Amino acid sequence: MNHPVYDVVQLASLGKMFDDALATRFRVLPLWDDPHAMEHLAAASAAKVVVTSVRRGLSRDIISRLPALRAVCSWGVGYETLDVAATQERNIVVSNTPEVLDDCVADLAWALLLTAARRTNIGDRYVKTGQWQTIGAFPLSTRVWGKRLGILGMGRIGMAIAQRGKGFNMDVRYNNRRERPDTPYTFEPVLQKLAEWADFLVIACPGGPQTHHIVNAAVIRALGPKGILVNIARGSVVEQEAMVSALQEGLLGGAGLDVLENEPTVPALFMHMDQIALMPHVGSATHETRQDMSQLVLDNVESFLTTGRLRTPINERLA
Ligand code: 8YV
Repeated sequence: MNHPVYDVVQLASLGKMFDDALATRFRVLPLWDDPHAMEHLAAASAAKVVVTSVRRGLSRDIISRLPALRAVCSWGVGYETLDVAATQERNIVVSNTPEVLDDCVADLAWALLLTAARRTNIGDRYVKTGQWQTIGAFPLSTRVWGKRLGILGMGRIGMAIAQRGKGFNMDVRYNNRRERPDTPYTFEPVLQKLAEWADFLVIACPGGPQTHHIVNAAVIRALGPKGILVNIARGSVVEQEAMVSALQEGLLGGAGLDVLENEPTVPALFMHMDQIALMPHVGSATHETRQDMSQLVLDNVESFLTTGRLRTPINERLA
C-alpha cells in the first residue's frame, strides 16, 4: 500500500488554531477523534513524533506500533499517563509543558484555600437564596492570613503557591522527595509532621505510583479538625475515603479539591458536603495558559524536527 509519509501522529487536539498550525508546518496524521485510530497507526510507520496529552496518555502498545518514533510531545505538565519506561527502552525523548501553567495552578490552589476557609461558595448561595434576609448573619469562618501553610511537593507549582503565601504573611514549610536548600522555606521530611504543624496542607506533587495515597488517614487526622486540605495535583495522592470519613466525623475541617480519584466521577456524598469546595480539574484552564501550553507543544515539535532537540524534555529530569 502507498501511504503518504507522516512526520507526526497527533493523538490529542491542541485547539483548532494550533492543530491548523501543526498541520501547515508538518505532515500530520490526526487521530484524536478517529474511532479506528489503532488501525490507522499503521499508516504512520515513518512518523518520528507523537503529539499527545496527559489526558490522552500514551501506551506501550501505541509506542510499539511506531517503529520510527523518536520523540513524544505531550500537552500538560503531568505525565503519569504516558508509559515513560517504554519510551526510555527505545531512547525516545519526551516533553511536557512545565512553567507556563505554574502561576494559574497556584492561583487556583489559593482560590480553593480561600473558598474552603472563608466559605465564599456557601456565602454566595446564602445571599442568592435569600437566607441573609431570612436567617440573618452568616456563621463565622476561618482566618487565613498569618497561618501555617504546609506544601506537599516543592516543584515549580509548589514554589508559586508558597510565594503567594508570603503575601498572606504565612509561615511556609514543605515536604518533598528531597530538601530544596535553594528555597527560603523550611523542609519537613515527615509528611505527617508537616500535617500536624500546618493549618492548611496544599498538595502540589506529581501523581503516579510513587505518590499514590501518601495523604492517608494518619496524615489527614494529623491535619486535624481545624485543618484544611487543598488538592490541585492528582486525586490519586489522597486516600479519598479516609478524607470523607474524617470530614464527616469532624476530624478534618474542610477540603478544596480541583482533582478527584476516578475523574469525572464525583461520589454522590460530595454533593451534600458543604465542607468540600470542588472544581472540575481546571488548574491550568485559563484562555491565556491553555494557549501557552499548546504553543509550547508546537515549539517542542518544531524544535525536535528541525534541531533534533526538545525545548522542555522530561527525560533529563528523571535521571
Ligand atoms: C490538566 C494538568 O491536564 O497539566 C497537567 O498535568 O493536570 C492540567 O493541565 C487540565 O487541567 C485538564 O485536565
